[in-house]
Amino acid sequence: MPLEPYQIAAHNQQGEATHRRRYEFLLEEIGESAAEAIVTKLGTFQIAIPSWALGTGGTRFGRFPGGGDPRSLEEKIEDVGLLHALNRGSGAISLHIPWDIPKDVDAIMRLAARHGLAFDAVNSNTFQDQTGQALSYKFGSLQHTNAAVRRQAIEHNIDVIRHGEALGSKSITVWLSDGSCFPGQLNFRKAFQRTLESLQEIYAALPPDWKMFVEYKAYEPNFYSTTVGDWGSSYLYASKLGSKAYTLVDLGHHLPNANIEQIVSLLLMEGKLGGFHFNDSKYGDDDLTAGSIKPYQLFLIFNELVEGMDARGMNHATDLGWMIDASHNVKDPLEDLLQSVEAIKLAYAQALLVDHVALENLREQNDVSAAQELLQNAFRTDLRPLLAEARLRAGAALNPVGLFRELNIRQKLIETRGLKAVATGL
Ligand SMILES: [Mn+2]
Repeated sequence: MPLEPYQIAAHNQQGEATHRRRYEFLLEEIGESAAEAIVTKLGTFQIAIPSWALGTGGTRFGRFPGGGDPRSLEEKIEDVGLLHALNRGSGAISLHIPWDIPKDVDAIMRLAARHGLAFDAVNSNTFQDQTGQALSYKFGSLQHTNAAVRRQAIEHNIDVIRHGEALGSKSITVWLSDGSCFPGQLNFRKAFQRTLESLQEIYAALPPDWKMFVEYKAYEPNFYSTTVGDWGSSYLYASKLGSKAYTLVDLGHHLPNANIEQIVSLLLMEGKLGGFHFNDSKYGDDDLTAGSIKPYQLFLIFNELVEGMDARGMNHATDLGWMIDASHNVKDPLEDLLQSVEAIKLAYAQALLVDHVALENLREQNDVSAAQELLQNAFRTDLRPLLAEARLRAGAALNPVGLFRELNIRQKLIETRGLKAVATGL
């Protein structure tokens, strides 16, 4: 459903006076030059939308579709295009193969270009068996005891790279559910070695300007061991593979209370942080909206990201892969994704507000209270007017969720696609 520029203009006109007042108030607090610098950076910061999160998500207990889910890759691209038109912050889509294999690559690329979208990391899938698949991944894929299963999984990953190449993608994310459910089931060292050798074959098929992201996860669907279970094992694989391999941090893939900001800081220091999957969680891999449960943690993570990237002279917008990986059972998926992008950008803006030179001085003096105050002051400053200003300047909506509702977009999608439309995804 294309959004017309006049619809955004009318919406913005309505909200502009209020926005202007809030923005001026904030300028008095943080100063014009700080505000300008943050608004400019927000303007270039894009977060990729996963193709598998555009439909209603579910749990293993059930699924409650809200209707109007995208029925094809074309409709998924249209949905991301709609998000991007609303917020100008979602200018990329991350595809899952085999769910999203384009039938006509040129047509798909033209459609994406029309919406101003790039193709972010492509994702392989060896965590489930596909119809017609010769061998099963029940006992793992790249780690499997049977070389023929490993071969099939390697070939699939190489196939994913080829699909990505055709679309202009520059990275592949490999997430393995490989592991074991019971003590005694698996030889940990053999599983590691087999996985490493399989990854080496996939790595060898990478184009020169590509990256491989090795994603880790503490548990689920395997409940005793995961072969890429934590940042340490991911770092081991990435180090052994070579300079194009990186660790990917998915916020929901840690044991409870893990200090993710410290993990991020050390991976960045080693030049081995490749990208992010944003979501939030209360208990496990809950895949909730970014920033909905632990916004302070999200800010602390961004604080390390900004400081660590600046220390290495990295480009915030392009040198790491920024992606959402979430799923939605009770919310409109498009509203949920708009909320996630907003929360991620807000945490980024708050981190940009931190005076890292002053913070470092306080740390050197062991002034614990003042260091804490400095961080919390940034976190507690309401920077939402900066996000709105960046959207206004980019021609996006002052209030993306508000406009989505004003225009009754979900109802229109249901009228076009039907109430029982089903999207491939999680
Ligand atoms: Mn993930």
